Amino acid sequence: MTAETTIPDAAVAAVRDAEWVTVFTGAGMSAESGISTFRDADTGLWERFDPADLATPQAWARDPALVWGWYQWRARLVRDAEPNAGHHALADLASDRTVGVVTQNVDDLHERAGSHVVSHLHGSLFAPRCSNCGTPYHGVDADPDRAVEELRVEPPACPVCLSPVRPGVVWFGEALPEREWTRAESAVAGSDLMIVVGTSGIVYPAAALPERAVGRGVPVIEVNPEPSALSSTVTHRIAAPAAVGLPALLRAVRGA
Ligand code: BJW
Ligand code: ZN
Repeated sequence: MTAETTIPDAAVAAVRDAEWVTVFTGAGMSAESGISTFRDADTGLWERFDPADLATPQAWARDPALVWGWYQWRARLVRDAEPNAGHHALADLASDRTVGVVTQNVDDLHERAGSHVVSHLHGSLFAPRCSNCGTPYHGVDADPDRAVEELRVEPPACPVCLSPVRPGVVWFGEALPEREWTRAESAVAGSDLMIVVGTSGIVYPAAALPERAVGRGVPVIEVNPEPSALSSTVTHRIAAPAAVGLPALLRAVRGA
């Protein structure tokens, strides 16, 4: 454990006692992999565009090439990134108990660290589909660098109905995929501990999941360097970044 990271004894005991852990993650989980968070973002295209303006059906209707190019660029960033020590600690935690990850993130860093991802609540950068008929699109990017250089990239046409292919993510005002939501609800209902990592906790219905766990009397541990909208609700707080706090928690649990 680093000198600055305080891991509450009660949080260590809660992990030791837990047989089934649901981990609920947000953008801060991937920050130390070099992927900017949604609302602290200040690099790259985020200097020029507010994500809250682009991640909307209205932005897609107004300028599909801008939105498609932005998501292509983000997919490229994720492909070039690696899971961080926090992702790896969560995968390690599953060596002696059941651990399921429910993530709001559209990256694949949990999977690449070896975790079992129960649910991608807000979709994936890697599952584009037709904006009209919903057919999954498996085409390969003609030139992934174009999104970086040109910003606007015309979305490909659906091979079935020729409508534009859209990013496979959930924008504001859109319903979460039913299967992902049901799986997340089941995980929360079945687990005896929740660990919440790197989310501001302001986007619903996802943010209701930790509230639901607390309501069931299940302990909830938050790992976030800053207070969030969930901090006053959770049972234990670890005020540290994910790549520091999660390995420190794991070491404390293992008595190392
Ligand atoms: C670190 C760190 C480090 C930094 N380590 N930590 C109830 C009340 C009020 C509003 C609503 C409500 N129900 C629904 C709404 C509306 C809306 C909503 O919640 N709005 C609020 C903002 C007010 N919700 C919706 O519209 C949802 N849909 C819906 O409800 O549909 C209803 C419906 C039903 C039936 C038919 C039709 C409709 C959909 C929400 C979709 C969210 N989509 C996005 C974009 C995804 C695609 C993309 O990535 O482009 O999802 S928005 C964005 O926010 C993204 C994220 O997944 C999500 C959450 O953000 P997150 O992950 O918490 O990131 P940040 O940046 O906010 O926070 C980062 C945190 O990390 C901070 O706390 C840092 O401190 C911390 N951090 N470094 C650990 N190293
Ligand atoms: Zn189609």
